Amino acid sequence: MSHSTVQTTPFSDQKPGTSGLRKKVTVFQQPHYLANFVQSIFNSLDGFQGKTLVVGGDGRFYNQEATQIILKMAAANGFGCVLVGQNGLLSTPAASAVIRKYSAFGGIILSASHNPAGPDGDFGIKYNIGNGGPAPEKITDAIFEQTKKLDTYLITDSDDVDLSKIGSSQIGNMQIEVIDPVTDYAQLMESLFDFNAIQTLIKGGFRLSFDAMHAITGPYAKTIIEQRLGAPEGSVCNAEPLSDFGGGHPDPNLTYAHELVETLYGDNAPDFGAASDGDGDRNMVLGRRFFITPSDSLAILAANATLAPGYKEGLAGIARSMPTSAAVDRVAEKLGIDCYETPTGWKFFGNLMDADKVTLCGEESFGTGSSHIREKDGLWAVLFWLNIIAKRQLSVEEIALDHWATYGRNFYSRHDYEGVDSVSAAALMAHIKNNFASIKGEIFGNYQVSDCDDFSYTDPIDQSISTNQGIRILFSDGSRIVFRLSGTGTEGATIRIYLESYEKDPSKHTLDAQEGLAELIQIANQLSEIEKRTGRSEPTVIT
Ligand code: G16
Repeated sequence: MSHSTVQTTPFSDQKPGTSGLRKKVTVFQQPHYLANFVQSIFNSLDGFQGKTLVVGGDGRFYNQEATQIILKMAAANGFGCVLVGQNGLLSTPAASAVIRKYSAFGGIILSASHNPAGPDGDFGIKYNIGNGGPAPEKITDAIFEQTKKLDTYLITDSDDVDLSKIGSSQIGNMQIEVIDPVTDYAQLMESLFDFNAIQTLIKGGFRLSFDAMHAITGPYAKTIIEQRLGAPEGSVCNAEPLSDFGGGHPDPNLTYAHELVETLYGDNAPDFGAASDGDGDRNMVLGRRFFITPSDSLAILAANATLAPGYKEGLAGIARSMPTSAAVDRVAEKLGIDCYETPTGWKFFGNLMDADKVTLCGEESFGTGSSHIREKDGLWAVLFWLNIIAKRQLSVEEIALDHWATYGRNFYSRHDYEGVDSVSAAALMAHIKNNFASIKGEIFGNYQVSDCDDFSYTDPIDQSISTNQGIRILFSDGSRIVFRLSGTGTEGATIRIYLESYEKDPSKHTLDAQEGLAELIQIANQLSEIEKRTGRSEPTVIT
């Protein structure tokens, strides 16, 4: 099979963000744009000749076209085999599972996660390494360096591959295996959780609603929750993946998953509700009229982990991203295990898991996961919760209240200001940093600032250093305000303000988080001058 060496010129905007390269579809559709990035990935890797690559995506608009380009480029660059999900589909956690199960060299995942899809929406691409996890910064930096100097890429002159049928084919010397996207993942879930206990729970009348938000988890949830666990048909809603996600915004939070929230807060609400995101790695868990913050979810899963067969031996350790609440730290302390604080981005957990330092990881951004793969995993978290409920025979609310009674409650909220002018956002961050010296020691109402810094992290395994990972204002009672600019948006800047305070008194545990955090919210707004600097009087999203 012949291949072409195509002349190209570099694009200046291909720096990977928190999770790969995310841009508008129209940007990716520019001639050579995707191919340049793919070739830059390949150029930054060594030793993949004859090896296996996994390819799949969340099914959003441009997924199919991009998959065909990647297959032809993988063949021209010398990969021996590509495992690709049927119709180019693989959820992010399933891709991670497949990379690990088949000892692939790495994988390319096509997704812009929860960002809207369709011809005017977003597209994304990221590279995962052989452990199944997102490429660490040294690789993403190397990819970026390649993008800046790339002048040619390789692609075979072949027809498109039929991705609709499971089976084998060839492009030149490269084998292509079109695989069922669900099978390997479903088997892995069955090995971790007590499916019999969950089946019995559901048979006993426990009702649940899973909102796949017209994104990738539909087929996974139908197979696992309805077919294997026996939930009645319709328990999984919006189950058909659509290339524009039905015009929605598949971000499982209280704002964008409002349909599910209305169901769980409505009359005759089910016992349990959950949603996942565009590519299946995020999750939101709800009880009847009860919201579990992702930070609490991580803490509760950690405290109850041994109830699930996959974790019955206990946890090696736990990791959370810096802005995630310290609720899980209290669980780790009680269990006598280490708790690591990393920068935002799942890629920072990989080294810790590979070194067996941690079993569970989590982020406030609706991400929880474990060392079963190297990505966060939406459906896994849902099954973990169902396993715990089945074993403890308590409602979601009862489990949370019991947890807070034992450990105290970390009130937590994140305020996002999306689509802010990038220059104003950078100036806001600089303003807070410039005031560090005067803020330190200052008293704001009931709070005194004990310290402030810009978080940096030294990886305990490879000693790599990541700086400028978020501004922390730390108060003497352990409360915190964190300011960060998102690394995943595609339009302007998103300012994230993370707020946390600790409450030991159970009589105050049922307070609404916004009420519990009211004073800190006001301090955050004052310190950042957010309204004056952005013209916004309210956040776009509160979680
Ligand atoms: C990605 C990363 C997560 C990160 C989240 C938010 O999630 O994988 O680790 O917490 O973005 O990042 P940021 O605050 O920089 O926007 P996903 O689900 O979008 O892939």
